[in-house]
Amino acid sequence: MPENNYLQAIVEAVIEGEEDDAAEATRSAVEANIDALEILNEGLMTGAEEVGKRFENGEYFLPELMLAGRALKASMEVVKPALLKKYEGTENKVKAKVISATVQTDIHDIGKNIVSSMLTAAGYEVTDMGVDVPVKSIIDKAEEIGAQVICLSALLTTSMPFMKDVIEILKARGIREKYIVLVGGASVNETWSKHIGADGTARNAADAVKVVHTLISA
Ligand code: B12
Repeated sequence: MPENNYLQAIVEAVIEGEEDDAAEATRSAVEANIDALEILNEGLMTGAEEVGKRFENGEYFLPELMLAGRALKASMEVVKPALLKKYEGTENKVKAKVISATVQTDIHDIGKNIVSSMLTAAGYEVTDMGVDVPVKSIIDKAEEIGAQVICLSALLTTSMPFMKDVIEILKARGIREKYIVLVGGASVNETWSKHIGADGTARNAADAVKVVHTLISA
């Protein structure tokens, strides 16, 4: 079967919110040796984007969004071992501590979880604080564990300003320079990252690992 058909089957299962089909289609793609990153970027994320569009257009409602979320999680579970395998044996010279969190008011965690897992696989010591995490808790935890990197995820445009709050509070407390702050999520881009004074962003989890590597080694 051509590679595109495998990916298309994942996209369709996510759009239809079919959890079992999504897992099955992902398994087939992994078994057909399709690159795990391609499965994530061209399969899962393409499906998620289409679901998002349909939701915006009023074609989909919350139940469809929830089903898509389940299908995405099921697919992610299948592709995750293959994604993490990419980092097997990579000996990281800098064993930095990383805080990862979805900022307050936001409960989207599928993307954040994969960023956390891939950073862990790449040798970082990640403390994942979960979802809907208050700005102050993120900073307190970073200080407590002596983190070098703070990864903030947000998918809602209404929750993105809390990323800015984290940076402003770090500045106000005179500790901004201690941290590399990365921001990410579907609506986050380079312009937003620069605008709020973050150190960087990435479109996907693999690039997130690359950005952390680059900034930490600089
Ligand atoms: C599934 C889903 C849900 C699920 C989430 C389940 C879960 N456990 O996460 C549920 C049903 C709970 C949900 C709820 C809602 N959702 Co929703 N949801 C989605 C959907 C379809 C997919 C998200 C997803 O998982 N994508 C797949 C993952 C793999 O991709 P990702 O998250 O982008 O992550 C990748 C990158 O962004 C990056 N990344 C992620 N985090 C980080 C962090 C760092 C530091 C870095 C560097 C990189 C990085 O790497 C990841 C992996 O490659 C999106 C549509 C979309 N375009 O994303 C809407 C979407 C995000 N949701 C939306 C909305 C409106 C809502 C609700 C408000 C709906 C409602 N009326 O209640 C609620 C809000 C709940 C809340 N308070 O947070 C809107 C947001 C619009 C906006 N601009 O603000 C979207 C964009 C849909 C749309 N187009 O309208 N949602």
